Amino acid sequence: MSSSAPKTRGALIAIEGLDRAGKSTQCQLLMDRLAERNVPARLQKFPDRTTPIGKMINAYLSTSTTLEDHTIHLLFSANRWELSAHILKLLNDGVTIVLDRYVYSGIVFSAAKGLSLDYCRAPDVGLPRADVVLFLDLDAEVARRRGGFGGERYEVEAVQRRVRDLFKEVGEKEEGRWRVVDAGRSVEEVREVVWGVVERVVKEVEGMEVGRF
Ligand code: DGP
Ligand code: NA
Ligand code: NA
Repeated sequence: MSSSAPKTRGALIAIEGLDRAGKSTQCQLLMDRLAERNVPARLQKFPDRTTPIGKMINAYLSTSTTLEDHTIHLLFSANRWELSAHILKLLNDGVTIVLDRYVYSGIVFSAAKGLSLDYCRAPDVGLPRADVVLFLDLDAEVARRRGGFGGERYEVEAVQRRVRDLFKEVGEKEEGRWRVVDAGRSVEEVREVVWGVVERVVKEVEGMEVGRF
């Protein structure tokens, strides 16, 4: 019976990088390419500002609310947890998920304030693990020159500089799952590098269980 053929799961693809590195553009281009190739896929942006927790995060980022560092850290993690069962279900139903930021942003943006890396990782331990992380790497000064950062809380060159160093440190622990992509190249060049990685990973995860961070 062809209907009982083993179901293949979707891939969990995380796109990370500094503000202004082109993440959202590349996520959209990747979604377009997946659609062209008939790969069922969803885009999930973190923070997801639409949930009640996401609305608190949004108020914090837009600097209208002050929150103690650990408190906001845990809210960002809670925002990932509240969507985790939905993400797992989609993956197991064969849907590939493209994440515009994930646990890696969660770790480094808080660690940049001085919280320890171990502390910052802890609340995310157990979340669905990304099969691959594409780190769109861009010099903080180049990022700033790309039309400037916006007015949100972390969009300051000194913070972005620390964040970039921390991303590199965190990426080293991810070994083969972490791919550094030079985001200083053209949109089309970055798109092709990203697709080359994703096309392979989508095939590789067939038959593999979703890992845990
Ligand atoms: P974005 O909506 O992608 O522009 O992200 C909003 C800002 O929040 C951006 O400066 C990165 C930061 N950010 C994203 N995820 C987290 C997180 O989990 N923890 C912390 N502290 N900051 C985060
Ligand atoms: Na931003
Ligand atoms: Na973005």
